Amino acid sequence: MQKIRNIAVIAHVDHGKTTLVDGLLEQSGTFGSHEQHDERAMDSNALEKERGITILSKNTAIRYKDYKINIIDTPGHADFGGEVERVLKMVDGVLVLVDAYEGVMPQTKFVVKKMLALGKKPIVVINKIDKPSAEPDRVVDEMFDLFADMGATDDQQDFPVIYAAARDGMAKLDMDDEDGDFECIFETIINEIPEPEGDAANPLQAQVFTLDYDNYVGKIGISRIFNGTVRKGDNVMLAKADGEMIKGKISKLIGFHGLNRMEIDEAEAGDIVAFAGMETVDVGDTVCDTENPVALDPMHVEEPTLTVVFAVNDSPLAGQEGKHVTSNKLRERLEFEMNTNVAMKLETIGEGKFKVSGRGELQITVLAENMRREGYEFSISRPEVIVKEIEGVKCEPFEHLVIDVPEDLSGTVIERLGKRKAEMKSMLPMGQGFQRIEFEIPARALIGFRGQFLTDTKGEGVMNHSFLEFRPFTGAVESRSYGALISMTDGETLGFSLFGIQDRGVLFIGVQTKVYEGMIIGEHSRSNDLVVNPIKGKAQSNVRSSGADEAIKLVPPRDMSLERALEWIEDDELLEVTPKNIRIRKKYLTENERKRYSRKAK
Ligand SMILES: Nc1nc2c(ncn2[C@@H]2O[C@H](COP(=O)(O)OP(=O)(O)OP(=O)(O)O)[C@@H](O)[C@H]2O)c(=O)[nH]1
Ligand SMILES: [Mg+2]
Repeated sequence: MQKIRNIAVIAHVDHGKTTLVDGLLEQSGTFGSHEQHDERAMDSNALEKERGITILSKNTAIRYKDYKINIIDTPGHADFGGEVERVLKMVDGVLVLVDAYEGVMPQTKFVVKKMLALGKKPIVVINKIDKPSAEPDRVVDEMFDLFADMGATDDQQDFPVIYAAARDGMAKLDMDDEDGDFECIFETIINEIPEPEGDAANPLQAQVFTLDYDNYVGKIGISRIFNGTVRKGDNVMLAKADGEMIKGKISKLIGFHGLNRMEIDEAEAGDIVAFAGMETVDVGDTVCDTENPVALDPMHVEEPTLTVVFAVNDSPLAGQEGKHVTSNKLRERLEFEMNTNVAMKLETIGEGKFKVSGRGELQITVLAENMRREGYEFSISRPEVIVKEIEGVKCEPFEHLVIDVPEDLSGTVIERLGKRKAEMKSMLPMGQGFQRIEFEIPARALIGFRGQFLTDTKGEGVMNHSFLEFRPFTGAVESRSYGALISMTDGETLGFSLFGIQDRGVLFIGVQTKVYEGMIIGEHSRSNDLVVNPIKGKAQSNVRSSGADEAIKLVPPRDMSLERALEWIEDDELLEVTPKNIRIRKKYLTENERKRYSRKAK
């Protein structure tokens, strides 16, 4: 039998997981010496590269001495926490990274809690010790306290520590040691992480944790083999989460090595492999022996906390920019997403209307962004938190929020958060004039807060949050304090009229932009909505002005990215998303309809 170790790399966002995996690939000699590869090679999809964050967990395998080490890189952003949960079951141990300056952050807590509860063996990596502000000793203490608070077993609490600068390929076991390479990481993995359990002679049981798609072979399930042996061409039984059993055949078996995949003939218990041949495969399914099919426990991931409604675009400009615009196309695409993404849920709520639930706004915007790139056109509504009844009490999701702000701004931020029903838990000096303040806050109150926070802290503040628990509903929270500037008519914007409107607030669009009645073109500087005419030209006059025309100076419009726009909109507003544009509109386009609606709402 092969000697195997299975590990996941987990941490808060940006603490250096993917960079560490680069180093593990490189220093194990898995990249050939002439092989070209990008920085953060595992962040392979376009959106990941653009944003510099990991969105989907991905696996790779390296050889070290006579061991095969399967490594799963996971995302650190709280919205993708579901990815981490499902991956943890597939491995026997983890590398928990933590930034040597930032220390324990909200998502560090989340992933450590999940990992400890599943009984995984941890190795703690204090990363970025090259930073001048690094305080590795403080951070080790923080990790020790965190493990104790989260109920680590004695064995887990006794975690090995590695100090590293992943970006420089440097690691050592003691801060006083000379700088070394990753050999100490490989050795610690081999010595500390238990070898996989299970027996190659038992009936087959493999659980799918990720799906992939290939134009030639179709759907591919990436899975961990917990028992048995699987060979190319084998007949198998696919056990679905709902108990259904479907007969199938492994048409292709695929192994991993570095960034490459290759066809293999056979794989055994303990390994991570991919297979093709079953079009009905979903995440969480068990591939079993036909004679003796026993499904593994379905995957449990934390419930979604947020919903938005995806709907067919019905704006006056609908159907002009997208390739896929119908209700059927939209539903198919969303259903496909649910099959691969166990942390999201879908519900049809009306003709061409779909409620999508997920972990947070980023998770939703990443889905929407992928869809518009694939040619879809649709509308999305304001995110709403999921309210549920627990033992007869109406409850809503709460988040653990950590902010780092310059000291002189902390008062402003605390006041702002107070209005949003946040409860302050602690305040610590962080050096360099910064303070770290921790809060517990209803998730509802965080919607739309980021933009405000960045304005209040002049872009210097850093905020991080992650799901805490459901708690009793807290009542109304402050929402957007400004109204909308709404176009009264259809047409193309003209500089002359925008010039007249720009004093009224902040514009979201520039000249020669298509608009329609009910479309929102900017933010009013007051709290009420204002209907304006952005397409009015200068009145013709027979008298030629003697001097040059007064130059029209337009303030550059505020760039409303998908995220920003989604945070900005209110209940009676929608985002219109097409491959070419993101527009903001009123749900009801005419003033009359809006009046009628608001009267009804009252
Ligand atoms: N100074 C310093 N920077 C590092 C080190 N390791 C990684 N970084 C930087 O930290 C940033 C984030 O690195 P990633 O590897 O993408 O972090 P990640 O944990 O994979 O991030 P997510 O997957 O989005 O959660 C990048 O700009 C890296 O260059 C290090 O050892 N020292
Ligand atoms: Mg990453």
